[in-house]
Amino acid sequence: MSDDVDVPESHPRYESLLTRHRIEAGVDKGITSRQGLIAQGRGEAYDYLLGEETIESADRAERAAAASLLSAEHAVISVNGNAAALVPGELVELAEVTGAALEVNLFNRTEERIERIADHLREHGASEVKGLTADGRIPGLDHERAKVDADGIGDADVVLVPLEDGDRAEALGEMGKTELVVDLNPLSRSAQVATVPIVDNIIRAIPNITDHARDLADDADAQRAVIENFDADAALTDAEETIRGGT
Ligand code: PTJ
Repeated sequence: MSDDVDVPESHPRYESLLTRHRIEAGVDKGITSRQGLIAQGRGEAYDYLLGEETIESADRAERAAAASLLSAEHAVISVNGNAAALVPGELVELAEVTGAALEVNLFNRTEERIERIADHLREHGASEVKGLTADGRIPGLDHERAKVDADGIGDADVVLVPLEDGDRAEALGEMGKTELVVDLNPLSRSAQVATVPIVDNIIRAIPNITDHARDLADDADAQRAVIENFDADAALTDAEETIRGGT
């Protein structure tokens, strides 16, 4: 993704500053909500405590996420305003490698922002983007936050939800879906209810899931073994211990 801002690569917090500018640019373009700025700040604090790196347990979760996407009947990658601003091309690539669909699904839903995000994903190479039909509902949520495409998230058996709100993550789980959650806070409700909680920055997590997917493609036995051996509680405990105890 091109960034207009000029951050010197020598700056010790180069990656973090670049990430912030992407979110700012997302708000300016009408892709990211203003609440997305607050969410990013919260995420940064956890990332700092994690050492701004993919810890081993997160790498295992990313491999399990890749295996789940590959072995799904119908996998969908949910895209919100923060994910679209930070990793649009990487999400398109992950969808291509795993055969998953892309669906724009927003917490603070407006038709205008959905269309802008869908355009943004198409500019980054997406051929089809779901989310505008909104003819399905997630039970147990109020009207606007419940809207999904019936033939998208509504029908999916596996859903990747980066930076999801806890309520919706819980409601999706109650629909019996395998939920893959990217969230830097291991104590967030989204991470706690996930089938596969990925405690890592979305900037690192998505390309790493794609790498694992390339490695696991065409090997159904390996995919099954990775899923069976993954322990969500252990991943959450490990991330929390890393944050509390330092790396
Ligand atoms: O675009 P919308 O309308 O769908 O809104 C998206 C946000 C993210 C604003 C909305 O879902 C929201 O308010 O989320 P929360 O409740 O603030 O939760 C966001 C979670 O994502 C927090 O637990 C953060 O720690 C985490 N987070 C923030 N930035 C990152 C992150 N996790 C991984 N990578 C990040 N870069």
